[in-house]
Amino acid sequence: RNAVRSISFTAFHRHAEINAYLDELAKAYPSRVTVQTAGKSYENRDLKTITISNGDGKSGKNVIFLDAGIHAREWIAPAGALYVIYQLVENFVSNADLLKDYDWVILPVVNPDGYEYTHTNSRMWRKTRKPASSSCYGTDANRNFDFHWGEVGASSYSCADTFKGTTAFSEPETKIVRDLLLGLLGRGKFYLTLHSYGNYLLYPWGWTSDLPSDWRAHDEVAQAGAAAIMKSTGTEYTVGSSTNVLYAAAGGSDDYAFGVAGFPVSITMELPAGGTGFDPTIAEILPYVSETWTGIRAMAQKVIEK
Ligand code: ING
Ligand code: ZN
Repeated sequence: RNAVRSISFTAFHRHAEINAYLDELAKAYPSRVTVQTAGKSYENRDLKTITISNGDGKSGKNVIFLDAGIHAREWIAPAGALYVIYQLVENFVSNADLLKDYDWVILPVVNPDGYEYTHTNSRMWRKTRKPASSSCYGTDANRNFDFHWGEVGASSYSCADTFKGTTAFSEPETKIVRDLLLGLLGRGKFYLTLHSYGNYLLYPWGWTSDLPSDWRAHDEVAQAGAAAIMKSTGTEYTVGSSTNVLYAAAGGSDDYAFGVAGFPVSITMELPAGGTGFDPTIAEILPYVSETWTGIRAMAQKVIEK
């Protein structure tokens, strides 16, 4: 089949266009691609996952789970997820090694209400869009997961950018990620979440400066990603636990994937800055997402070879 290519890497696409691309892939490649609506955002947008396999018909394979767009303004992150989808589906032959024993499940926009709001109203919005109190909107989805929830690096003030939420999993969007992760129990081998910015490969814990006992497994995977990127473009990524190399923050999706959902490797990737930080130029999108893919590919290979 011809390449579908209803998506480009010369624009930051709206949520509806992203969902349309997923649906188009499912139609064009029915033996390798499944698109499911995992649930709806507060404002009723479909959170669609794309499951990519090699079409060999084997079920119950191990899974690499990738998400992006937990934070609304980090536009390069959903673009990075789309590039991964594009590579695994439309450049399948070159990436067959990544799909032999693993399926990939990708949720390119966790927080579509916030994402759309940054396109229509306020470019620097970070949170979800559900009312958080009588005066303020939105919860920081990356402080809303139920693992040491609210203990550190999260705000109880509903107007703050790092508001932890009224309860853990107060947001429909974080509940959806929770249920997807728990649904992969035993099969989920690598959780990767794309954010921006700053060029970091972060692993647990975010809630404490202690390292998990098997931090070396995370470090090995992250270092493989950083080394591959360094080799291809010379871009330097900082590797370490999020508390130790960035800051402490509880309630993040990576801590939950590792600490509760049993993913043995769980990493937050902070893509490069552009413009003032969150707004790479159109010309920067393709170089950034292809460099990101180089790192993701290397990390996936490291996970798979284990
Ligand atoms: N950074 C992450 C944040 O949620 C992070 C960093 C990840 C902290 C995981 C703790 C745990 O603040 C961005 N840019 O969102
Ligand atoms: Zn973020």
